Amino acid sequence: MSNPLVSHIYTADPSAHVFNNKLYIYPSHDRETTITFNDNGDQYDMADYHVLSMDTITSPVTDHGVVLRNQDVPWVSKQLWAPDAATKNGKFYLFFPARDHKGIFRIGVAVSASPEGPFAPQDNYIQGTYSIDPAVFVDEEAGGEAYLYVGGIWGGQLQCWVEGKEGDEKDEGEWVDGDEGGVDGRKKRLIFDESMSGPQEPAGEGVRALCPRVAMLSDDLLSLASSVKEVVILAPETGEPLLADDHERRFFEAAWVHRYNGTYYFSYSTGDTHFLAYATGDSPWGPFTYRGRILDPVLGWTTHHSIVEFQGKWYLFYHDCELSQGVDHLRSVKVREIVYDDEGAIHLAAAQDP
Ligand code: FUB
Repeated sequence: MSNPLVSHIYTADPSAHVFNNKLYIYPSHDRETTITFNDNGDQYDMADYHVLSMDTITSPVTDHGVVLRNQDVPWVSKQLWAPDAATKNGKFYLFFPARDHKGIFRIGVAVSASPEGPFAPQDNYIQGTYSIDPAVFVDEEAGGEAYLYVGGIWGGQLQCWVEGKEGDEKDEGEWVDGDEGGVDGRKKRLIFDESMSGPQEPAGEGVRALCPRVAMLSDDLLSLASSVKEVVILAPETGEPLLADDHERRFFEAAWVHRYNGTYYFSYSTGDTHFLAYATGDSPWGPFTYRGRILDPVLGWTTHHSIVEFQGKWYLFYHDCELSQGVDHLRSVKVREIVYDDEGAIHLAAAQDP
């Protein structure tokens, strides 16, 4: 195994899955740009996706080349950000966030007969989706239902979706349903407020953090099969939702869900405090209770990961900017083994070489 996994291209936001007994990695494909760094993430101006694969964790990494380009997707204007993949009924699905022609991030899906792609995109984004960082969890041990998790604040625009007021057009906007443990238990119609773009988020004493979102996917994985709900992360010391000012623990972006020993693990990036953190719960809908950190800040602003079991061991795939010597938007995917203790807490394995 070499870290980074590949150095001929920049790769980030790795979503790792085992398909057909092989490890596949679906990363963002970072590229050089003249766009100057800003807190809206404009410099993350990616235009296509590659797929990587490995036969074992120490095998050479195969780059299967370009599997989807932004010009092939009718609804996309720019910024192919962190993708994920899933399989069902013998087909393979690439889920990806991008800006539509109004500049609003949505979640799209593309389909292939092979985990290696190429992927054929649907003409439109998945209706009802918004924000970034799709993560699809197929609950194989409990009936095979598929859940789509999304969300990211600041550049990911989650804070831009605010509750519609009386007089707003009733047929516009998207929805979030608080009826399954959501923060205030109400179904709300959300409208996109452009003025909330950039580094803004809820703040103040007692104000609750923004929640990532989850919905069940249809059997063909092409549409939502439930309302969109809030994924609530609870503070263990209060049993109440995390607060917005709790930047060391609140959700920022990069949702990932896996199951270990019957427990659901929701892991994520804390954004401006640069931790990979996790919370656990009894249901894929949540709520999840904050447990701790998986990874301390890496070189570079963003941190983003996936967790997968492969050939009897568990691995954390993540990225950093060592190869680019600290250029935030030129990242490279790496891997570390992780282990669980008797309480199910996650630790990086002591030895770096798996
Ligand atoms: O790669 C672009 C964005 O950076 C991702 O969507 C975020 O999770 C962060 O890694």
